[in-house]
Amino acid sequence: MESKESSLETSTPNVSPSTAASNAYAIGLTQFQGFWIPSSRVPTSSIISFQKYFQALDDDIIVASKPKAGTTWLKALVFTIVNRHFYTLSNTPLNSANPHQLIPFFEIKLYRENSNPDLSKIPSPRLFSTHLPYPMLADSIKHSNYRIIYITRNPFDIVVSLWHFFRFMDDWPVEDCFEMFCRGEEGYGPFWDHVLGYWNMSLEKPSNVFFLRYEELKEDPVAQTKRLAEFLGFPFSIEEEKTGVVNQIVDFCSFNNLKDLEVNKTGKMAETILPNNKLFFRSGKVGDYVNYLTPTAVERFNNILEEKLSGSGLTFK
Ligand code: PAP
Repeated sequence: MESKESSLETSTPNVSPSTAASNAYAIGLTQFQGFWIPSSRVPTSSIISFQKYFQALDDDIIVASKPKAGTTWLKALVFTIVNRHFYTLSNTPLNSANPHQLIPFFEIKLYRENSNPDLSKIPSPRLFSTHLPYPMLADSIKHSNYRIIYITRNPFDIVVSLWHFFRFMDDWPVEDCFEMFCRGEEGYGPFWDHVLGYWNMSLEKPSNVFFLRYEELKEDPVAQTKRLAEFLGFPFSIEEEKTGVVNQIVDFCSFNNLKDLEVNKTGKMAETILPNNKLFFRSGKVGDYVNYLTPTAVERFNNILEEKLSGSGLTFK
């Protein structure tokens, strides 16, 4: 497997290393198929294997996002909605596993550990996730009746969340993280290309791609959870709504509840370099960026975004 992966990698022409700032996060970035991949943690060979070998099924569900957009939260919601007839909230595996362990990443977990994993025994509907941009998804997904839920977030909160997250490796300045974002030179970036890929697909194929904002989910989690369940093909019955099932799921998946579960306080996922799962639960707020980024910096990135998103109909508050 090792030699196959490296030969795949070396035969790929469009790979070049980052010239970005010299912090631990930036050092591992590689330009690959038009995006910046954190290749020290996500070898490009695992992406190639995913693209080559993954066989989508029509009822597959894929959670897609850029890092720090609300992936962990969305995974908890999706897992709970889809499995609510198998598990109660007191015996759901989410009580003892981090959401990332229950909805594995293609590129970070499945195809990194094995270039062609056997996914045929996973019960239907299979739940997967990815940080990869839409153009990098396996063709078999695009040719299936796929369901993708894409979550995004205002990029300023993403910058701040990302900066905090990687401080366990390196106490780098928040300005460095922000500069990388402005250049588009950050993990799975540029931000605008990532978000536009899924945004455009959600307009073109609304029954296949559900586009969700972290801020919308924060503002009205009950309404968004109902929309999500409808899209996934697991709508709540009138009886469930009446008996408060939606509210219970929302409360269970809330920041305050998940962060206090032992697995998320002291647990650690063996397959990651992260010191603990606590890192996935920092403050869970909207607009925290005002405490870290200057108004001038915000205006500068807003100008870049306006230009990059112009004509798309996509806006961020
Ligand atoms: P990942 O890409 O590494 O998985 P992701 O889950 O997308 O990270 O984003 C983490 C952010 O979501 C953190 O934001 P913050 O740094 O601004 O606090 C984290 O706190 C937040 N988060 C995690 N779980 C929840 C939740 N249940 N509700 C709201 N926000 C959450």
